[in-house]
Amino acid sequence: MPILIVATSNPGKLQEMQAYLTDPALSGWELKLKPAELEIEETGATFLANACLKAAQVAQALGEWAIADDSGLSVDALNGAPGLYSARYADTDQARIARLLTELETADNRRACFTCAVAVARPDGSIAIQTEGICEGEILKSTQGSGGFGYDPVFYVPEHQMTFAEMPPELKHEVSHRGRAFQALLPELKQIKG
Ligand code: ITT
Repeated sequence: MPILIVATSNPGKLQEMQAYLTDPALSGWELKLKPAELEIEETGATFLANACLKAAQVAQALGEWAIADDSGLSVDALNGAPGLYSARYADTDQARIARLLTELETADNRRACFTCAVAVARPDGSIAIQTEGICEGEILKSTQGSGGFGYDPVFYVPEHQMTFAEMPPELKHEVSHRGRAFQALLPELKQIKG
């Protein structure tokens, strides 16, 4: 059975990626987690470039197929920040949210979007699939909800009148940036026989 390395160190992301990859049509793949000591520097200029870089380097290092996600939050009033630097914005999820709320304190325009790029690399490091998904929303002035991870408690989706952290996991799974990226990726992954 071919092995697919899930190339992330973020536990919240991992949980969501695993949920998409448990599709019965993918039962021919054995999912394995990237070893913690294998860390890839994110030097790309776009989410897609970083997703490809992480998938390719992990695949090559282990000689197995690998899937990676690069994602982040882009806020209009901050000229797209934290964007590619969403993980590096502060040390913990709580501190990242606190910094975001401080920087947006006086802003009337609260519009933001999450982007998720996903890439699958072959064991030789070449890229087999790459997709991207976006979800638009607004940054609240305080947190709401306790589900999800990362910036979820301040990311409000007007269409559903709740934050990502208030959504049942199945709803976030369907409407999120990651959900959209995986909806595009899964049919292609199902065609590959490893
Ligand atoms: P890996 O590179 O190991 O996968 P990472 O946390 O460094 O983990 P990224 O560089 O892609 O991942 O950074 C993504 C950042 O955006 C990180 O701070 C997340 O908390 C945040 N983020 C991504 N998707 C999110 C989501 O669905 N909900 C809330 N925050 C999210």
